[in-house]
Amino acid sequence: MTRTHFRTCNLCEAMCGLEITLEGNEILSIKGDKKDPLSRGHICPKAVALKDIYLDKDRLKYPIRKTENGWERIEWEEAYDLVVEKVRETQMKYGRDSVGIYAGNPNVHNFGTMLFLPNFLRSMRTKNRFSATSADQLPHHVAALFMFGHGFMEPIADIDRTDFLLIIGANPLVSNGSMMTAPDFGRRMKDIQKRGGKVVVIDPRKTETAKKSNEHIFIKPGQDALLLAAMIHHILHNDMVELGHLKPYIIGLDDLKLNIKDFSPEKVSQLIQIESSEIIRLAEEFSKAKSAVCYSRMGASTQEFGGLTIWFSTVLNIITGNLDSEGGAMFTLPAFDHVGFTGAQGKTGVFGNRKSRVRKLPAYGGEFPISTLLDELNTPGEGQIKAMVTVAGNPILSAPNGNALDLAFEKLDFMVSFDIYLNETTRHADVIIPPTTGLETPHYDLIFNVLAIRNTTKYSPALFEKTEDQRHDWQIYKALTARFSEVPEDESTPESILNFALKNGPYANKGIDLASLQKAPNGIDLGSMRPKMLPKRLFTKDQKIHLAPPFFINDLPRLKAILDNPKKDDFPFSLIGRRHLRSNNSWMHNSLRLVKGKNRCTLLIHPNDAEKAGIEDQQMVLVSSKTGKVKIQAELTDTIMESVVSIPHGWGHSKKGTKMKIAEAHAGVSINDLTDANFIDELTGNAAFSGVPVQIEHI
Ligand SMILES: Nc1nc2c(c(=O)[nH]1)N[C@H]1C(S)=C(S)[C@@H](COP(=O)(O)OP(=O)(O)OC[C@H]3O[C@@H](n4cnc5c(=O)[nH]c(N)nc54)[C@H](O)[C@@H]3O)O[C@H]1N2
Ligand SMILES: Nc1nc2c(c(=O)[nH]1)N[C@H]1C(S)=C(S)[C@@H](COP(=O)(O)OP(=O)(O)OC[C@H]3O[C@@H](n4cnc5c(=O)[nH]c(N)nc54)[C@H](O)[C@@H]3O)O[C@H]1N2
Ligand code: SF4
Ligand SMILES: [Mo]
Repeated sequence: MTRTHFRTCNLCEAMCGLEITLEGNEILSIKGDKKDPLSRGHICPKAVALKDIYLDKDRLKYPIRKTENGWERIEWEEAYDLVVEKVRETQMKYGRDSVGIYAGNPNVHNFGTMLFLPNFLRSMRTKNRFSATSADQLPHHVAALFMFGHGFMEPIADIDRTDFLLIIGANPLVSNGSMMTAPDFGRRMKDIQKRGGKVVVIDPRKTETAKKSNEHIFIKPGQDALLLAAMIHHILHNDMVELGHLKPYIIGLDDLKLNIKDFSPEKVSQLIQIESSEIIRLAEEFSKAKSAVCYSRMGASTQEFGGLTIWFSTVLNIITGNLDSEGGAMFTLPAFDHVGFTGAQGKTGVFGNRKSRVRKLPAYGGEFPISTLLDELNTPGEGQIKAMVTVAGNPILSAPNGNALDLAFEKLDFMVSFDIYLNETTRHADVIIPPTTGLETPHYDLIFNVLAIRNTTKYSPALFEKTEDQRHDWQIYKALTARFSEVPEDESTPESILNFALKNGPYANKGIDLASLQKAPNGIDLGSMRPKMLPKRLFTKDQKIHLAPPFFINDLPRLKAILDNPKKDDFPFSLIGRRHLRSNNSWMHNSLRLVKGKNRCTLLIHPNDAEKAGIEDQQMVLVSSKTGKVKIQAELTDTIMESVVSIPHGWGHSKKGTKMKIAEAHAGVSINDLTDANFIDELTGNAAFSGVPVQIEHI
């Protein structure tokens, strides 16, 4: 007898609905759930790999400890005791902050973790916390915090209704959206075009998204802030400002106008190699469209001017009357209203209250920038990190200068990793504690409903019961919190908290609670994003929208400096990354169906550049930066700008002592052996991955 199970995919931000057919416990198929109100049947090839992860013989299911004779299984209680003992021992010897924490991306995709991990991390009472946020979307949080008063008040592109979508540094056709949960982006983009709208992509590479757009404009890495400043300059200096219903609540327009004066289209045009008439045309088309939205992402935030670029994107939306209105940048109202709850408690996010010990970089939300983890590990003195805790993260491959981190982790007194694999990072651990994952876990998306292009709500029970030997993430973190804080565990479960939040959430009056979700396995549609969420949902003290926070204005001289004195690097090429549909950051390369076929870890280089360097297609080349060197196969393509090259991130599975056989056989190299921990957005502290200066030699 076959049966069907419906759930939400937890792998990327798109929250696709899955329809899984089983016979007994054998998965026969994983398809898109046509009845899911958000994804409408869309899935990508990674969804099927959920089965591979579930069945993966390399996946860890119980705690293991490193011994002289290799890794040995230990009991759960023994593992917990060991962690508490070693963390305390380190803290007694070197002080509280001698324990460093790094939390990675899959945490955010996990319901139990989101609810129970924060208390566990706090219970260790160290200030040395890091996460993938500062290798990713930190500038978005900082902009939301300074402009709207809450770090999670993220304006989301209303792509289902917009007439003009300006995409800067994102490739949603492959990533399925980020800080914009948009499954089936391809069809949604086509729909914009079908209704007479336009999609424009600004990117140093003619990406999969750019190819399907109406217009693609090449830009050199790191120059988006100049382009946006010039567009904003044109709008401000030609009386084109339109504030719409938000007019009474917007402050800072004069400040903005005054400070943007140096960035006219004429002035920036030469440096960014886009004609001033083109910049003006773009600004006018954007302003005049019935509705328009500027959507900036990874390529825009992980660069030298990440903070300014994300701020400018929001400014552009605001001054053209496209904030908080249909087809523009809007705000979600999820059933588990994270922003509403935390906002009401005044927990809106804090930036810069603390500075890191060595480089004095600002903390956001209690976390220091990942780019300075290396300094905190390597610089002696009080507060030096001597023990590490990693939770669902692989910084050896995902953080800048991964090779140096690899060496630093080797010297730690103690390390524990909460992870499902023995990989490049966790091989340094003394203990690895693996929670259940994917199909073994219930799912409710706490975070990506806050960032979704449509309000929907859905709870998925676990498909497979965990075995007696396994533990759910929340059980692990709860047990450890109790030990560290010496307070007994309470009765709460992820479901009890979810039910409470739903019953006290914005749709409680519509009967939305856990029981109602359990009766609706395909999910419940709560409608499009609503206009006029502001000013009610502003969290700034004065209840105003801050168009020109001094924080950003004060960073403009840094941008002006590159306009006046363009940088001249010793290295001729500018390195950027890329994503592929069949990869998910660094950790899904142990699924054969995802890695088989043509090698994807290649260096994209323009044929003209290749010719000058005497490089042929598929030839091995040596790429060097200030940080390191990698040998990689060249792939000639005119889809990349001249003098720009691209390497995908998340590869480099050739380190000794890992246990991911398929990944090892498809190792590739790590772009983060080239990226530079000192190359950051100085304003926010975010890592700058785009525009790393490199040189290429044929070998
Ligand atoms: N050069 C460059 N670097 C980048 C990027 C880039 O574009 N270019 N992208 C950046 C971005 S956007 C991000 S988000 C980061 C990601 O950075 P990380 O989060 O550090 O890296 P991941 O590859 O996502 O690693 C996830 C880890 O979690 C483990 N894991 C998977 N599922 C589970 C689970 O259910 N529970 C637990 N406990 N562990 C699990 C995996 O085995 C793996 O070790 O990388 C960043 N680094
Ligand atoms: N298939 C797949 N999907 C994923 C992931 C994955 O690894 N694989 N990772 C998930 C995660 S953690 C995230 S954060 C999201 C990210 O999702 P996206 O933001 O869509 O990320 P990317 O696909 O890396 O796209 C970044 C784009 O920026 C361009 N770019 C680089 N530098 C610059 C620059 O200086 N200026 C401009 N204008 N463009 C630039 C690159 O060429 C690239 O096309 O994807 C998520 N979805
Ligand atoms: S796009 Fe993302 S959420 Fe959708 S099926 Fe693929 S991995 Fe899962
Ligand atoms: Mo990310």
